[in-house]
Amino acid sequence: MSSMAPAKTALITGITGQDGSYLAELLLSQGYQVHGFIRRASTFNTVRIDHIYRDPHDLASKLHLHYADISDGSRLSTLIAQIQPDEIYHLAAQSHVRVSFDEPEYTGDVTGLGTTRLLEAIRQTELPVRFYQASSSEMFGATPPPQGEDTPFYPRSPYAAAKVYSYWMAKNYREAHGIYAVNGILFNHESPRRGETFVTRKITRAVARIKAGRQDELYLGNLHARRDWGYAPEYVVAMWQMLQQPEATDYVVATGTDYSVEDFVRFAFEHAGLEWEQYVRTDANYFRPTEVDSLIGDASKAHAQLAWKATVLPQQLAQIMVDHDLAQLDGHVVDVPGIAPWNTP
Ligand code: NDP
Ligand code: GDR
Repeated sequence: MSSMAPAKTALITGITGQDGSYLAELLLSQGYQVHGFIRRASTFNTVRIDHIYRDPHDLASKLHLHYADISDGSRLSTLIAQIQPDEIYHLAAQSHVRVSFDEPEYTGDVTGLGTTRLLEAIRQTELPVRFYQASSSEMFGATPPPQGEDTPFYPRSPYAAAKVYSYWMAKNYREAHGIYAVNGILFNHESPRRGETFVTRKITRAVARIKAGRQDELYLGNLHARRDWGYAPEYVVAMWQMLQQPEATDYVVATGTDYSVEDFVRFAFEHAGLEWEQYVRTDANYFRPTEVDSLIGDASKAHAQLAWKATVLPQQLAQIMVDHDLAQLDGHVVDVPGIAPWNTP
């Protein structure tokens, strides 16, 4: 952004999550005023953004947090009218696939209907907002790889069904109301800030704890599922790029690599000098009623139109995460910084 251009205002729902925290760093580094919605909890839930938070009395502060639950439509409308954002990044969701089988209705409300509440608030305020919808490779579900923008959806969980609904609502508001709404169809992306119950972080934390003698076993579910794992700080750059294009269109973001959960286990244990077979057990409770067997993304449109390409591939990703979790256990780091925001090809 040129130093002469007026600062833009962005709103991030889900700012306390993995992606929201990296995206907030990226936008702040570009001079944006960044507003984030957080939800009230009985414990602190801002650990991923504490390092960029400033006291609101500091007039130089560019990060502004507001309590807002995505299930509360009137609150969303009030805040959007107040903040008047140029860009909205809608990342908030009940994002755990396995949990969505336990809480299908809640997942539909938050991960599905929440998107409609935001789109309606935009339509009603008539602001020229650019809207990013966090769509997911889970929407492809049972459709075999490689999966690109034109691949048909076949959701295999309540989470994926809710994301398919949100995808179509974003597309419909683009076509029906002329709103600049973009679906970023992102394949799995991970980092040292990944939630502890997603498989990669569960593995790398366990590796660190086993290495430190604090854990003897790691229980996992299906080791044969195949995923396309990338590095979250690179993926938030693609989100931002999607909202800077002349026209709104949807993009797949992925590395194009193909590894199994077992491969990721091996990468992580080997990096710590451990033999995974000695520690990993399976627990039938962690299998899903319907599984997504294989996701491998075709990101050629993002390469061609955004000049975006993943540089961190799964083996290096496992190493970054294991190194972080080992250091965290030693008390040496609280977090690793995101990549330099302009590290794009
Ligand atoms: P996280 O689970 O780390 O973060 C989810 C965020 O949503 C958190 O800030 C959480 O708040 C917030 N949230 C959840 N429920 C509500 C609610 N009812 N009201 C307000 N906020 C809520 O997800 P990620 O950062 O990994 O993912 C970001 C988005 O991208 C999600 O929509 C996810 O489904 C989607 N996605 C993720 C991919 C990935 O591989 N990471 C791939 C494709 C899509 P709190 O901190 O309080 O829990
Ligand atoms: P996913 O991620 O379902 O792809 O959704 P997750 O890491 O939960 O699972 C990946 C694969 O690993 C298998 N698996 C296990 N998963 C978990 N969580 N715990 C286990 O113990 C375990 N053992 C094996 C799973 O069965 C699955 O096949 C993530 C989320 O971030 C979504 O929000 C996002 O949309 C998609 O990625 C793209």
